[in-house]
Amino acid sequence: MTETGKELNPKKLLGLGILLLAFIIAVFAFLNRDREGLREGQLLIKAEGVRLGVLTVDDLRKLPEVRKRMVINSTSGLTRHEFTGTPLAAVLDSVDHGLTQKYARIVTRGIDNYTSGVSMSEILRPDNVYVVYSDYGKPLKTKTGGEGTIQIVVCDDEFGQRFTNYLVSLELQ
Ligand SMILES: Nc1nc2c(c(=O)[nH]1)N[C@H]1C(S)=C(S)[C@@H](COP(=O)(O)O)O[C@H]1N2
Ligand SMILES: [Mo]
Repeated sequence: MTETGKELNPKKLLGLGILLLAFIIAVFAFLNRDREGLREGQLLIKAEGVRLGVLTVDDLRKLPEVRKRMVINSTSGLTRHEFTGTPLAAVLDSVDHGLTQKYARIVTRGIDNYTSGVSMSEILRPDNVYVVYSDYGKPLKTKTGGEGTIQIVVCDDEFGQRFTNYLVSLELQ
């Protein structure tokens, strides 16, 4: 009787419970870890599970620069922008000239795992899909309020749902 009483000691049970919870949290952290090392301000371009390149904001700045004035009718109401960026097609060409011919669509992903898609025909349409890195000449704010994130702008989407904010990867399919 005393033995069983000792084994079911509430303190011991509590200790075991805490250990178990810590273990479960560790397992989830491990499962959710970012296998690709994605970071805001860097854009990973991949296809068929292979990394084709990583472009930083500085790399993007070296590509042909386009300024786009636009009004977006998004969740925060009407917002005015004067984005600086480069056409997505030019970004792809800078990695490999064949990409725009070889693939049909691109899945865009933000640091928050928001994903959206654009077809290659939309990307190849002039003045339509841009990779932007500044607004009114200032670096775009990261999800945590820091400086220097990247965003996708799709000009024929006036509501902005398909704009991927905090862009970190492009997967060609
Ligand atoms: N990374 C990321 N991009 C995103 C979203 C999101 O949740 N995460 N929401 C989309 C949706 S549904 C809308 S309406 C717009 C909202 O843009 P805003 O947050 O700049 O107002 O962003 C789009 N891009
Ligand atoms: Mo939205």
